[in-house]
Amino acid sequence: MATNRTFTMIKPDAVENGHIGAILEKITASGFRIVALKLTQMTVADAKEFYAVHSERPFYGELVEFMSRGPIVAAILEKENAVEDFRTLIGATNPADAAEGTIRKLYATSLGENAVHGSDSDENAAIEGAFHFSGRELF
Ligand code: RTP
Ligand code: MG
Repeated sequence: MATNRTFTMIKPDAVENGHIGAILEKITASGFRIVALKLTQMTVADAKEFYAVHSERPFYGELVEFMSRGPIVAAILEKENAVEDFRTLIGATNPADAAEGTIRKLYATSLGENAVHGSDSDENAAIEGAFHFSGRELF
């Protein structure tokens, strides 16, 4: 499998709870190389656009409010099989269903506030990375 990239955010709950360092350590210890990294905050409009695919879902308003309420850490990560391996590392959407040792099992507090985002396809990883980073910010 060729080396490729995924996009992640450490969500506002995990930033508020002081887990930035521990989560980045787990990501790099799991073999992901950091290509781009920043502390930033999404506006309500940013969050609506980023999660537009969920606009018809009942949790959309709550999700937009949550994701824009405070800073996040955005990052682009590189590894063989990056998208799938990162989804395995973060665990199930609901931390109650997440496997032992996964980031969501360790650091998420609820289904809505689940500590981290991971892109679900190579195509979305590219779209989401470009949403947050310019070419000059990739290394
Ligand atoms: P993500 O996109 O954040 O990596 O999470 P995911 O693929 O595992 O889950 P997805 O279905 O894409 O949902 C996006 C985010 O919406 C929130 N959510 N809330 N209250 C609810 O029923 C509910 N369901 C999903 C979570 O923050 C989820 O990660
Ligand atoms: Mg998703």
